[in-house]
Amino acid sequence: MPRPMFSKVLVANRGEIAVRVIRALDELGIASVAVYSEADRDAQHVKRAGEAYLLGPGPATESYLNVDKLMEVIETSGAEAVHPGYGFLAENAAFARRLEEADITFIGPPASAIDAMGSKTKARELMQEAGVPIVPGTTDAVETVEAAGKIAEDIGYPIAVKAAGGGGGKGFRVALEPDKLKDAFEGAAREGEKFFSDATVYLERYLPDPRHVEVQVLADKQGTVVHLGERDCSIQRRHQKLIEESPAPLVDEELRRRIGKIAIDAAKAVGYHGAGTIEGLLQDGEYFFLEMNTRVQVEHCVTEATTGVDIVREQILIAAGEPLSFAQEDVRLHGHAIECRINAEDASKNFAPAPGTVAHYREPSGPGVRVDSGVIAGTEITPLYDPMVAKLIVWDADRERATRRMRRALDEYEIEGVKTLIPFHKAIMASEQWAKAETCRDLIEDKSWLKELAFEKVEAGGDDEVPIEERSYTVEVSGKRFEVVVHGEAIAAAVVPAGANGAARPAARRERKSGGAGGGGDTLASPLQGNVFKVLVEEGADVEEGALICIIEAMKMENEITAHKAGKVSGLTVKEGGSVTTGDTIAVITSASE
Ligand code: MV4
Repeated sequence: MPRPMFSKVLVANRGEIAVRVIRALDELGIASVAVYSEADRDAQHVKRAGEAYLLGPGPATESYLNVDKLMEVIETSGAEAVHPGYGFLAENAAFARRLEEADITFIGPPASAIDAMGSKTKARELMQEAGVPIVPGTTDAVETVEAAGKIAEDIGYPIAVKAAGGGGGKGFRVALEPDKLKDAFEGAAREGEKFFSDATVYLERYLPDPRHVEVQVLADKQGTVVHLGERDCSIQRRHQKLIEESPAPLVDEELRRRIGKIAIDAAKAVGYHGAGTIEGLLQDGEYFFLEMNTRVQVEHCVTEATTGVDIVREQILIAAGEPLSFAQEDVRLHGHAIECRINAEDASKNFAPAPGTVAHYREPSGPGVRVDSGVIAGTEITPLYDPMVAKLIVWDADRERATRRMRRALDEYEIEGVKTLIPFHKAIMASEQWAKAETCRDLIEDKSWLKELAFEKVEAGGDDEVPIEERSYTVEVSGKRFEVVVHGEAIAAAVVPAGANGAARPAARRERKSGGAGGGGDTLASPLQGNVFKVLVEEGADVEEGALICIIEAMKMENEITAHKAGKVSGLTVKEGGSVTTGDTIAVITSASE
């Protein structure tokens, strides 16, 4: 194999995916450059990279989304290419163009393909022209509720109203009957405006019980496109995938060939290169295109397990101009892989984000087990970013054995200090619905079933003191990061002790109140930091325990804050559009008897 043209690549991301990309770069003999925010000074991706640069303050807009600062670091470091991971700038066509202008390679598709697939109406139109089946509905934006009403009569109810700028379920509303259409239309438009600054919507027939089945493709710059089979991602909550598997339980050889061809046609229609995913709905053996994700996805690992293809390595080689080293007939699927997303969330409390400090941490291992993670003991999980802290992927000969292996690995997984979805995954893996390959939709929505998920130890603890004879420190010189080992007495404050060598920062040892909304007594305190999206009660209102008080946006999720007890609401401090930090009083709730 000729050597790839890159000698240094910058990874414009954080967390597990940044670590994943750095591993691929290491194996290719390419130097890696990490970037980080002030909140990520101790993060794993920073330690794993060849060199690292500070971008700015914690909030993503000031760090991981700060394109000007990134361009500066690219120049300073001498990186020749950028891997964007997923999220942040991964599907930002303007960023891809900016790199192109600076003669830096974007490890991803052409900006034109990002644009084409970014507008869901444009994508539907292009796919229809290419002979790719789309969910029946409109390919043009629908301007008014009145126009929607007429079109809906033709499509037939129920109707899905979706935001054109959307994707991943944002701005998705369902109207079961004609008199619900106005609400659905306005709701989808409002969400489109809020998240994508685009209020245009389109209509689809709403499929009542589909499976989410997506096909992984790889395309080189020479025009060869192959698919790596499919993944079933039907276990989702509020459009966040929780569990993925490959192959999909309901897909046989014939269907696989059919949807594989659809995916390849879709990629070719937009002149795609790199790794991409065609998402679709499978209902009664019929497959419909939903959208294309023009990036590497969180769940790419299950496909790596069943095909043996290193998708991130292929992305890098393709970007460097290498032709694919294998053809479609070389792709063979072996066995079954399952991925559980390990999110810092409390499933028993409506999947509330559970930021905090990881006190004790031990990953499962052994045959057929892979963990892609961005945390170690001492890592602080901040509410600033996505709640997914790790992924547990298992492989075995078939679905039943993979399920047993997943249950064994979940049992081995030790995380203390923060709540995670591990108890939820254990319960799903043990359920009859999962065994029957059902979508488990009723379990995920069943509040009493979720409430029963008992949590194990969550208190921080452990002794992570280290002797002071030798300590490593991290220093930033003009924003570039260096690890310095100091022998003798610890030096004073101006430097941040690195998490390496076990020298945890004081914050890592602070005990946290465990999880959920609380604060003791009458006070309802915010369990997280975020922006107040909606307030649903007024001062003086009488509420039941569990009543919805307000919705706080954090970790890219809308989090429902509910009354911790029944009583009268006073001292309501939250306002729509305002912000709260962890521990802030939201309201005081006084019981009638007090
Ligand atoms: C749909 C649908 C039914 N009909 N579109 C969109 C984004 C992705 N997260 C799921 N989406 C859906 N789009 C039409 N016309 C149902 C879903 C859906 C879903 C589909 C399969 C399995 C699980 C799902 C969970 C929520 C929504």
